[in-house]
Amino acid sequence: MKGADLLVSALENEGVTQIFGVPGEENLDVVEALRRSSIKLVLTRHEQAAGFMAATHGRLTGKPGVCLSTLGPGALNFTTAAAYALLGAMPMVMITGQKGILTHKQARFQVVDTVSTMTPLTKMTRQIVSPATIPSVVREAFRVAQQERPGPVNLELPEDIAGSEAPEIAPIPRHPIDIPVAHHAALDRAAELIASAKRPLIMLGAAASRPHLADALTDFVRRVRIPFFNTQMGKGAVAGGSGLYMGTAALSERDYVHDAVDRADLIIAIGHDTVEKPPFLMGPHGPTVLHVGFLPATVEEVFFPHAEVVGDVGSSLKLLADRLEGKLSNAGALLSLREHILKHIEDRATESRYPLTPQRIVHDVRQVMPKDGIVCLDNGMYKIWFARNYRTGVANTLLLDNALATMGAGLPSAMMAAMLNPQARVMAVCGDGGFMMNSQELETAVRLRLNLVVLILQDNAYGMIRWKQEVDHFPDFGMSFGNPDFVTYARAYGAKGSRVESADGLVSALEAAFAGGGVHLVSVPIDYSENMRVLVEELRSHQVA
Ligand SMILES: Cc1ncc(C[n+]2csc(CCOP(=O)(O)OP(=O)(O)O)c2C)c(N)n1
Ligand SMILES: [Mg+2]
Repeated sequence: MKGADLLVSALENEGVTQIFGVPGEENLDVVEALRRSSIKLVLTRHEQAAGFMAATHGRLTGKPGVCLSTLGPGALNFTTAAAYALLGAMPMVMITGQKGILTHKQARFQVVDTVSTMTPLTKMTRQIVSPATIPSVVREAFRVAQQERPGPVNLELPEDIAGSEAPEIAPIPRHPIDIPVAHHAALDRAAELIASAKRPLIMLGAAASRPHLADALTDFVRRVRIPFFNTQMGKGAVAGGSGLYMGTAALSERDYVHDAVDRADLIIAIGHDTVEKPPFLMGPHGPTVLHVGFLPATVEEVFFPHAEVVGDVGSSLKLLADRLEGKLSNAGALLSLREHILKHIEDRATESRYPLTPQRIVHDVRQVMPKDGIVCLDNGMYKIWFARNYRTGVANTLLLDNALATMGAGLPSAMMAAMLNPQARVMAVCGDGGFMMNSQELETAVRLRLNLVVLILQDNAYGMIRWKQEVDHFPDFGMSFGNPDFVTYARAYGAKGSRVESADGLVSALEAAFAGGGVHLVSVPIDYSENMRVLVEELRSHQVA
């Protein structure tokens, strides 16, 4: 038995069934151990995509996704994915190679200090220095990656440690861990605050979207009957149909949802993670804010809660609802604003303009996606429109990154969602800029025989930055590019491709793409003049009455 075999049996012990990555010669013992294991090696065409896939596995299942790379250049290609998982709180284990550490037969060829590089990008980074430590190091890696706040861990396995004779050591068994529930004094204090509020409002943040929390959150909202809004990454955390949804804070202020936020005298912020672009800005005269989280709040210039309920969120909320249910006469005070807010958001959603407006695209995508369909966004201007306008009824059915907000993750995250949910409709929505950052993974998606629709919003530009340039009164400069013919491009990968050529053509193109199965790319031209009209001019003149 070699070090690599110990590593792979430790991964099997963790329940790992697949590893994403690009091997190098330093990983060959690990690759051989994988070949003889129950774990599937899924090759990608760039390590960044493997990292985004592993992180998304963690995000959607709560169990760390695993990715593999060689030393130096391969490991460095994981850095953006590490940051994506770190900021986005996604459990992931990255296994990277290294030259031998006992002798230096190739001097410093390809050697980069990956441990130092990864340290600020991970919760834990370790170089494995002896085979005997592998079972405990792997167990610790998975525990650290998975614990609140979840995130990435990097294990560097040098070539000679992987290849050296290892003692037969049994993997360390796993056991369930239940984390503490909030102290009764904190719950009493919080209940008192909520009971005395005149206009309470719940906000669901990124940590509210942890898998398995949806039922507890839905119960809480239904029992206390306080209306709620969410941050971009908190979208869908409460099951649809409650009649209490007030909107999504895609902007930090002055959007229609802020009509409710600005009037609230108490905001119950559940699972807010300040990595997100602020959903509202606290100042000297704002509402009282109660933080409910797995961990204490982080205090920022724009977020400094006045009280905290810290502990397992689901169980703590149940105890809070036990104290409050049926006793809140002001629970629905802000509900009268709901209709007005949602009506504004739906404005022009069916307008027949070509190129299509962002509102129309969001509307049409919602039409073809069943309730449990999953839309995965890349990063660009349309993210604001989807966050604001796309209604979700099921947790984690609109996956977006409002933390690192990196371009290039849309396609890989959708591929992972499609692998985990083979029965569901899954769609990647990408700008023409972000799509091209990892478009090579179309080959991976075709090879894996995924059912996946990739919708490309074509404006031949880095539209989001072009918009900000205009808002800040800079001349239009340096943001436009050309594109390949996306239909031909898709076909070259063995995928299917189609182009939307009229305002009413999007729904039928998407329906046909899903019906046909396989990987299907649909390109649609987008009219971004709505950005200025709505997000600047209309909202500037929209005054809180
Ligand atoms: C890796 C990375 N590079 C640059 C940026 C800055 N950035 C944010 S949005 C954007 C433009 C995105 O263009 P595209 O994908 O075409 O979407 P659009 O806004 O045009 O719809 C850029 C360059 C980023 N977020 N991530
Ligand atoms: Mg673009």
